[in-house]
Amino acid sequence: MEKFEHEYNADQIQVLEGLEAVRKRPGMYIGSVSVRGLHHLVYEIVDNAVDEALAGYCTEIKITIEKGNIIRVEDNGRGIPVDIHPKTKLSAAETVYTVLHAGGKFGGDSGYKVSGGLHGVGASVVNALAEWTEVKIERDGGLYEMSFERGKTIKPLTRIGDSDKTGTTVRFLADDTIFETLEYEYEVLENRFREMAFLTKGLKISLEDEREETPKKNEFHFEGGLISFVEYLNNNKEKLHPKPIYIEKDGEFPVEIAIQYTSAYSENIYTFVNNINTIEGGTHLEGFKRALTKTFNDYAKAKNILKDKDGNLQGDDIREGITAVISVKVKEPQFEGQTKTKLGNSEVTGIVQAMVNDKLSTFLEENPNVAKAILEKCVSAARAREAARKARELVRRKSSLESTTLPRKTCRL
Ligand code: 28F
Repeated sequence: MEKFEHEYNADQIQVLEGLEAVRKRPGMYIGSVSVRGLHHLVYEIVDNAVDEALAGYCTEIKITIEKGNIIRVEDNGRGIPVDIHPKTKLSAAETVYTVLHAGGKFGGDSGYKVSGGLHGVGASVVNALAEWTEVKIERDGGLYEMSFERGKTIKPLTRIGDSDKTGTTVRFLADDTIFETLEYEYEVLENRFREMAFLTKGLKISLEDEREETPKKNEFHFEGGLISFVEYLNNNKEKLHPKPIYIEKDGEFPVEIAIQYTSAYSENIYTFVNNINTIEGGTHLEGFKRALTKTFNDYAKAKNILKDKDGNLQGDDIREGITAVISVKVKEPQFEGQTKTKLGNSEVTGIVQAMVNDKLSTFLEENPNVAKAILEKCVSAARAREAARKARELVRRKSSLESTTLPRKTCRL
């Protein structure tokens, strides 16, 4: 009877099958194996560190692109738990990195799983798609390490020394038999981490590129959160009011909104769910738009800025020149749309609508000069729209009159 190399128990077989499924169809888990999919690997690992920040235990995340396109991500959170799970005989750390979808550490109702563009497939997918992955954990006075190759455990979690710090460090090299390229694009990562820092007020995120002789480094740290985000977006535009309007609500569906009008004619509203940029909008945007229109019309009527004979201000009039960032946290987000970046949860519409109606109307009452500056712009937008409508009507009426009367000279046969 030949000696089996290695006895696999049921759980280990399930792990191997899971990782095999990921390696067979990586696009199912990270969208593509192009450079976009490569960047998703980094976002997945960073998202776990951001979750630790959202939970209140991590204040700094460092991302380094080392020579050879090796990625290193370090956080100063609690460190992934190292205790052995009685059922799986695996540590939580090894579970997070080998069991698909096990990383949902906040899957329950104890917090919000921030998830990357592909909505939090977790660290185990990164592990499966990496030639090798190395995890260092500092917690409970010890320094622990584990490593994998293409998702397979090479070095189980081992205590290798002492440490008086806490945190998690992950290094990995993406598998070049899977990805079209291993070449990370610094600017793409820089933009995403700047956005994450705006969305996670107070969190320090740094990105360093050691691939060239002269390393590149950027650090993002915004105590102002969404207010800083709107100020950044309105950087060299003429503002209609000095400080962005900021309204927020805690509770089961936390909502944060920052608004600042400029003299531009464009409408720039950016919406996020669990830090995912919902470029296709959705129910949070719908609720915001409805409440914005109602609140400004009610205020204009109450202050007699709009006479009863004037029609209501339209949504477009009110959104001309607006820059706004809406960030909501939803435990079980439903994503719809072509690229799964449209929020579908219907309950969110009413939640955002009620919160904006309540808090924006209070803000306008308490800041009449800001209200006046914005409404002057809305009213002039409405007048311009009305004038354009009348002009169009005139042209149409004129051209239809001309076409019904005979030309002065009959056409020569
Ligand atoms: C560089 C990437 O992944 N940081 C992480 C934590 C902290 C905890 C945790 C992570 C699985 C199911 C619990 C610690 N102490 N950085 C990271 N930091 N995961 S990932 O828990 C995951 C376990 O539930 C943590 C107490 N609770 C949670």
